[in-house]
Amino acid sequence: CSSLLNGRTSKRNPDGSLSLPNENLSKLKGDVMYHLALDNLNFDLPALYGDVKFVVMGGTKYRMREFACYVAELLGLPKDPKSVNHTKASQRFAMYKIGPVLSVSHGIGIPSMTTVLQELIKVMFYAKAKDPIFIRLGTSGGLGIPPGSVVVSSFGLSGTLEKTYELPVLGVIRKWPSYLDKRLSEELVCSASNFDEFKTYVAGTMGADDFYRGQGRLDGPLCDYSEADKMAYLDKLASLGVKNIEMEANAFAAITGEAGVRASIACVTLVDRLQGDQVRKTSAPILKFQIFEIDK
Ligand code: R2B
Ligand code: URA
Repeated sequence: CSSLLNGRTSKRNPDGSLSLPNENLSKLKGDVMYHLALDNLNFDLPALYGDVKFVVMGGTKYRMREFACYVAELLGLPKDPKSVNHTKASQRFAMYKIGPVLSVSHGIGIPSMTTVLQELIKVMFYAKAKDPIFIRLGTSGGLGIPPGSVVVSSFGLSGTLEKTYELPVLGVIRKWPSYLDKRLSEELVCSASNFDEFKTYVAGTMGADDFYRGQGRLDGPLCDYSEADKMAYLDKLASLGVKNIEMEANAFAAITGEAGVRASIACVTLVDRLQGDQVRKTSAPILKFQIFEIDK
């Protein structure tokens, strides 16, 4: 099937499995997903991952392990997913499977995240998983909203303020659109309305290539602009419909979009960047857990 879903070209087969457009894959004798320590010759990927419905990704191994345990509890699954890290052999990331949910860490920043994301898309392809949904659960800095708020991204903005993901390919800068699945975002926001400890917004998310100057911070080891420059920049981002800044959104949106995978991003905000730059321990109960107990 090749229909347009919210502006995303679907590359899925009639049964919902992915149909990747890279013909080189069919010529490989075997395909190694090196950073996940998986391949399609020595592992029966359809048996292992064919039932996956949700691939949930987030920065740290610890958070994704805790998320796996949380999902196991929700689904009433007895097995402790802590003990089975499917990518242990790679020593890079962590991946837990709890029924139809994969919980996978991706590290910091676009290059780390896109490496895992692309290998996971191939795993879903070889596994013939039906209509897999990819979700990034992350942390971010907010713009004018209280720490602890959640932002579900409608689009990812690049460091040059475009709704694109840019990558040099064969020596030439290429750009892809970076929108997320509208219906899925609406579904996430709807589920979040069950919680009243925090507010959830749908807005643009900037995917910065750096935590310090790339996010207009004044507290890095190097800084060559003023507080007024920083505030003008953050105001500009807000005027473009951006409510939070993290380090992967535009690439996550673009790659899932191009692969025909429904995807969404939900990030908690750890700091209001209009008030400051430092991510500190806070009194917000939701964040105490997030910053200093899971992410250590
Ligand atoms: C949010 O937090 C990380 C940086 O602290 C980065 O991975 C991101 O997007
Ligand atoms: N992660 C980011 O990338 N930025 C922040 O301000 C907080 C978390």
